[in-house]
Amino acid sequence: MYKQHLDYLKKHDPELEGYLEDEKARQMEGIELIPSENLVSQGVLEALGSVATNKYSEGYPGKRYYGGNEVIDKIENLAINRAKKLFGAEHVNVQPNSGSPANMAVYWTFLEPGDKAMGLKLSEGGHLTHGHKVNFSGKLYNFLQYGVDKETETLDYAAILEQATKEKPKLLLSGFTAYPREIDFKKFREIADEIGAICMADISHISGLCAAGVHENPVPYFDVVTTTTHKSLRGPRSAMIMCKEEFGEKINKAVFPGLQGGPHEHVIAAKAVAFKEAMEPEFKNYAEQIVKNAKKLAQTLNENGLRLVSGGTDTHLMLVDVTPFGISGKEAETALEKAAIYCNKNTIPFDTRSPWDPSGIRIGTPVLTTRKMKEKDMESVGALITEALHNAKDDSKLREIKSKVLKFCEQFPFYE
Ligand code: DSN
Repeated sequence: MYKQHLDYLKKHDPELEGYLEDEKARQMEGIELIPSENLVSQGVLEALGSVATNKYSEGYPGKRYYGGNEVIDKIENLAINRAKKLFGAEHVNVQPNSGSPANMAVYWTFLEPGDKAMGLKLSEGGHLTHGHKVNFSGKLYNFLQYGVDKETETLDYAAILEQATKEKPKLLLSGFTAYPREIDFKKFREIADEIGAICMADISHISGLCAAGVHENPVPYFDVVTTTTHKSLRGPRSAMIMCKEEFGEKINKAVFPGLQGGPHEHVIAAKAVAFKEAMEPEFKNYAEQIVKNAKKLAQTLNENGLRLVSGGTDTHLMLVDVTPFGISGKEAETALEKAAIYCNKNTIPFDTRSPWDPSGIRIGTPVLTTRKMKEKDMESVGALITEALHNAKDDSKLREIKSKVLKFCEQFPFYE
């Protein structure tokens, strides 16, 4: 069992200590289904709380703009070398503070403002930084959007090839935040080669699965791959960029001095911890179990009358159309939260409702699997979700379900 150490705060700042204890209790007492979240280890927590936070280290190992970086260089090199080994990467930059600046640094490296790029629509499983018009990516670049097939709700590679051949984007981006199926990265590479585009993936959601060999890992044969480090990879809240050696220097310059200042070396230390953990055999079992759990949960929800987008999942994540229960995604999210079950409302492909009150919810199994839940537990989780959704407007019933959730979660302690 891991521990959040707050002894000093308890004495000197009990107000904040109380909030941090409350948040820990919320995390332990509820069913966390947000697929982009996870629970980090003691090692990751310790590195995050370390004195590495005190140091300015603009630049890169061996070439800093501040003195006193001898030890920090060792920490950053450790993180870089572990990431290289874990993903088979030629070059790694571990400095991006989160996914958006990582993606921005890649666009900054390969595109000029106004250049064409191509990514999946947000409403069909992409991300804001994959070219949405309200985001810098859609404002600065001519980001064309591809979609999923209306019938199968999955990627149609022939249609992507056709669009890419017609439009000739300079960069082709694969990588998704709400797509439940295996991604054929080899197909994306072929399409990019066909049109001479830079082949980029954003594997933020599935990087833990890729590292464990449970999902195809595009890093060895893509030009550039970004990932956050806190999702299925189970590290600190941050990101990194992996690329071919030939692009390394330009990527480094885009991150610093292009976009960021001093790197967060305590977070980089925590990334090094997570990468070491992900190289251990236990992590492969963990990643395999994430997918087994997701498949079981999808099956349970399907049997209980909910519609799974694309019919199910191959990964850690599923999109559930809740409209068969006569409620919207927003109503589902609110009802589930009252029962201490956490998810996020999400559009489903070709949604007729608005993004603020869409038809679906997005759920996943990384946190539950970190808590050592197995397939049989997914049947219980599926039953609790279904019961809450059937009683979405009945607060007293939702309170009853919450008591059942608290009792269920007691079986899976993680932070004491
Ligand atoms: N916000 C993340 C997610 O929840 O998928 C993506 O950046």
